[in-house]
Amino acid sequence: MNGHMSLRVSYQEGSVGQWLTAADDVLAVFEFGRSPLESTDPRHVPVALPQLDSPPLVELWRCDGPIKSGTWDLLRFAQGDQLTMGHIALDLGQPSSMRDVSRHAYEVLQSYLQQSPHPWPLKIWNYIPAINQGSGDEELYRQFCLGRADAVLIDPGDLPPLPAATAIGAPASEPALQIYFLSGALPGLDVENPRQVSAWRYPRQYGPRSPLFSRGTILTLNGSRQFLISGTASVVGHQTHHENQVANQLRESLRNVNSLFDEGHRLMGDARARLDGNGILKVYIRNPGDYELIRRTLEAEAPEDIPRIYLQGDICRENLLTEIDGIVACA
Ligand code: 3EB
Repeated sequence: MNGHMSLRVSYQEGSVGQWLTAADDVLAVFEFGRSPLESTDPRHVPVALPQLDSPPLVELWRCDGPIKSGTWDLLRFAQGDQLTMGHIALDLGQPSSMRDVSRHAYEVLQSYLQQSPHPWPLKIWNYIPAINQGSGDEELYRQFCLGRADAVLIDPGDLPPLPAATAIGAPASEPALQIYFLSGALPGLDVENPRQVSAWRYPRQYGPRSPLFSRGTILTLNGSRQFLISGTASVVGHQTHHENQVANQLRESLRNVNSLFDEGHRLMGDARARLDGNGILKVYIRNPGDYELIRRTLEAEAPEDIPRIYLQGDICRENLLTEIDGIVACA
């Protein structure tokens, strides 16, 4: 049970509609395998990535309420006492417009946050259709990064505090770029991973503008801490390790997560994040055929009591086959 925590995340069976009416502390209900353009309520966040395991689950976010929800420009949000969830889905039209659509989405997101009582983004998830389409700097992920940097780097010499993030490919048939976030009244503590070059310092070979995110953030509310883990892949230094070896890529990703937890513990000097029943893990898999191997590998490596879900999603580098993220408690 995680009743003392400020954000309570779980995977549940049952329909979206049932969860939206189940209680007054529901901040968000995420549904998988459905276009983000089909949101039926500001708290309902359909995500295009198909779920690979069964039964079908929804991801439920609850927090201390009451919850107010509404729309702001093209963004939909739900706001609790101390946390806000917001989401935006913008039709991409021509693939060549990725940079402009990404910039526009981030501009709306930032202008929303500026007037919000919860102006500090803690984590942002980005789901990008056909993420690896296009070669070299034309690749859609790199174009997405350009648009994000256009909006976020108002003063190019000055790096703002960066939230944790995930950027994953959605099916090529999905018409919209989707971005959703969790924000709070106070900034989180940014944590970088000593095993990895910080993403904003990636060398030029990965694209004209570096990805802008921290490897993780620690959220402290009501005396308890939670760790928001960025999308974590088999990247050591700045290089992909274990090309074409999906199980080893997953093991390397878990080493990265553990190293990140060590660093968070060093910075906070108290509680350490842990993969246990108070958290959740999300596993992104490029090739659905790798699901069984990934599932068995994760069962061998991570405590069985941490709830998890497996989603089909492409990773932002062609040679990455899997990635994980999650939200866990510190104890
Ligand atoms: C990596 O380590 C993997 O562009 O927001 C992970 C998390 C990755 C977030 C982003 C990209 C992003 O570089 C890719």
